[in-house]
Amino acid sequence: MKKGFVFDLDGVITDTAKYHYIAWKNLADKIGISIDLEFNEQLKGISRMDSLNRILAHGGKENDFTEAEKAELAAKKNTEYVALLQGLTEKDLLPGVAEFLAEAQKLKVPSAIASASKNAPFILEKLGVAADFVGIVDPNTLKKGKPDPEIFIRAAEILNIQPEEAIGFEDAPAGIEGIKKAGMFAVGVLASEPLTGADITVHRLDELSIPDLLKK
Ligand code: B16
Ligand code: MG
Repeated sequence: MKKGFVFDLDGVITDTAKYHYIAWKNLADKIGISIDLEFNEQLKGISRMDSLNRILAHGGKENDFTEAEKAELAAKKNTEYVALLQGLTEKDLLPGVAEFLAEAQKLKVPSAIASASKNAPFILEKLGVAADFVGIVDPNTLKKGKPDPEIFIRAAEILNIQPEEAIGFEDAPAGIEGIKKAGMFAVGVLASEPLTGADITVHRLDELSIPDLLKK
């Protein structure tokens, strides 16, 4: 019997990938690197600095910047990204999320957030769903990013359950890999590419019956 839910944020609760893309594209343009939507798929679920490193490698500029300059570039991208987030409201929840979270609350199934985003607390407040989560793993405290299972194991600790008792929701292959390595049941959500490692895949969370899911 499963006892709790662990949610990725971007791509599962809301679609902030489009704002990440605008901010990264503007930054990449300024340093003479061209990225497109197809390349952006590789950045999903990947930390801010890892995303920058992938963009630099994509443009053959991986050795052109010092660590301090890279930190400045990442900060610049984040300033633009946060400005784009200001207009978020509950209307930006992905379809079925509000219904699923309300049902989980009714059935007293606790949820936690396992997102690579350092902006997760702000985004959840803007979406009006912060109170639906027992806690958020702080990505600043992690040794390794997804696909390492660390973030998911920490989310299970927040829920006070074993990883095997948790169900993880992810939209990115790196996230599904991390969930499975943590020993959780993996639900793949809204995948734009096949999430081969997921135990099940859905297009919207309210396709799922929580009582049935807890029996997995
Ligand atoms: P930030 P998730 C991830 O969120 C995004 O998918 C990824 O594109 C982003 O680089 C990462 O968060 C870090 O975000 O710059 O806000 O700290 O999918 O793990 O919820
Ligand atoms: Mg995601």
